[in-house]
Amino acid sequence: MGYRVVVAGATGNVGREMLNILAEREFPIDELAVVASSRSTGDIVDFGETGKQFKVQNIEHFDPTGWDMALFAIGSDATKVHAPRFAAAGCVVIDNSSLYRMDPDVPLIVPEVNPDAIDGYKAKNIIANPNCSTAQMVVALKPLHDAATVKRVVVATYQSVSGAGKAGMDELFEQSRNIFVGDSAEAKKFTKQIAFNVIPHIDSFLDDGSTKEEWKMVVETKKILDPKVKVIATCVRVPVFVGHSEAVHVELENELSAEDAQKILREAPGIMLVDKREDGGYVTPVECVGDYATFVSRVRDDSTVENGLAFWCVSDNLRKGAALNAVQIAELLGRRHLKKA
Ligand code: 11C
Repeated sequence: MGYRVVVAGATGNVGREMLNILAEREFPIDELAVVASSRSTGDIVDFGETGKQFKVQNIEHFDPTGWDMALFAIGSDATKVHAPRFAAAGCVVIDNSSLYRMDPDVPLIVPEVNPDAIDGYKAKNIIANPNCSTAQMVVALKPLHDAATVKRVVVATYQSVSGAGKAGMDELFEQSRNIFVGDSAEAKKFTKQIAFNVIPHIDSFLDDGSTKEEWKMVVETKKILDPKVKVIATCVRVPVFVGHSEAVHVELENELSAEDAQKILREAPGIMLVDKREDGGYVTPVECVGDYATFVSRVRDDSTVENGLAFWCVSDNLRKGAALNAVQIAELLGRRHLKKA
């Protein structure tokens, strides 16, 4: 016996991956509904590689009564309208937008890091999925935190254009092609040329000079991992289609050698350590696409601070950073709270 599951936003980058991953992991589904805005109503989407296809229904007219859970990837504005409606009807919402992440009545979950926090979902019937750049970083930090207590993190991200949706991917493709044929590289989605360039700006600016993407990494890490951990982030958009990378510098409370950190990371859930200290002995974003793992490479001591470590981490931002984490939350919810015989 399985669940009655809704995927909302199934025509976007993340929604499509939600369908792929539900199919790949053979999530127990009795009935699946695929919904989106009126723009996509009537579109046909594939349920992974199962050969099954679904017609997209208009979320405005969809009655969630009797459905067990809904995986939302529809952006904050539409989420504000529909998440409370689904939740009130008894359908647990697993939301990929940023809307509810910092709500104290909504658990923000990365199953490898804070699975127990899911028990608080009943306050609103909503569970939040973190930002992609936070998700992969906390998966890598968790085992180090358990071993030696992370005090401070300095991180620089190298984020792919798929984090900005299909429009971001199209812009990188079109600009690259136009530059090759000698045409102009007009910036529409991004604030500057993204092809053959990097842009130190993701999401809107805040009063203190940081960006909202950087703020999310700070506050979400505290909520998921430990409120005592200090984080400073510089988030950068790079001309990569899929896969976010991060250079992470960590200050620990207690001593932990790079060698011991490698041993710990090798055994940690959700992590694939690829750290050969030779040409090519590390993972780059193109290699992580379609994978579930958070890849960690370049683990080394940082002798510029007491108990310092540095590492490189890479993950598929549409998967561990979004759709996979949402499906893992659905699996956790099923195991702990919505058991089916
Ligand atoms: C990006 N991290 O790469 C963003 C996308 O809060 O879920 C996801 C934004 C979010 O642009």
